[in-house]
Amino acid sequence: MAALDAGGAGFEVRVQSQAGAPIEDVAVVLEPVSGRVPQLKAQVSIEQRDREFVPYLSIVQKGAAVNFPNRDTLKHHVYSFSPAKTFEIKLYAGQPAQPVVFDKAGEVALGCNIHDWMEAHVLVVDSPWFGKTGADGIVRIAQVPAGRYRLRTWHPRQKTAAAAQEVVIGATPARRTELALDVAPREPRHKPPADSGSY
Ligand SMILES: [Cu+2]
Repeated sequence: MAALDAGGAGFEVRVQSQAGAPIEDVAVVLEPVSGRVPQLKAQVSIEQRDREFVPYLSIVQKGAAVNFPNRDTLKHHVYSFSPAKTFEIKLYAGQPAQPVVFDKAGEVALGCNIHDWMEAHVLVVDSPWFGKTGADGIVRIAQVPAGRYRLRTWHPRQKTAAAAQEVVIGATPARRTELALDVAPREPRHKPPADSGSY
């Protein structure tokens, strides 16, 4: 493992393909080597809007309670069969009565029983320091305490998992960390026009 001097109050990563194109929706996580992880309270929502999940990728700290508000006028039925969190919210409109608590680290794939094309992912991590890349492939993780961390990346469509690397966050700002990842393009799924069916 190569130790990088990352430094400062913030940590910035740019993720690109082998060909140099920026990759969006890469989860970037800093896990403290010390194992000391404060539990931060965050309001997390995964909406259903225009018969899609928004956002496509969420990263949450283990123990987070996630709301699934339905912003559409039709009903959705959200489910996951993933070992890290198996649940369903049966056919509903509006705001479900209870949030879903993600109490185990791991990867969770979400679907909707009614709308086959709906797809979203939740990465549950054992750290409050994380972010995801934007369209420019860049993510900034703010206010990371000085110390040693394992830098992990994950993308729902990665072909191979990238190895974790150790980074040292110090007092001085460091240059941006550049990473390469091999990610398959998102497969288009058929979404019928909104007025075409009984849903
Ligand atoms: Cu749906």
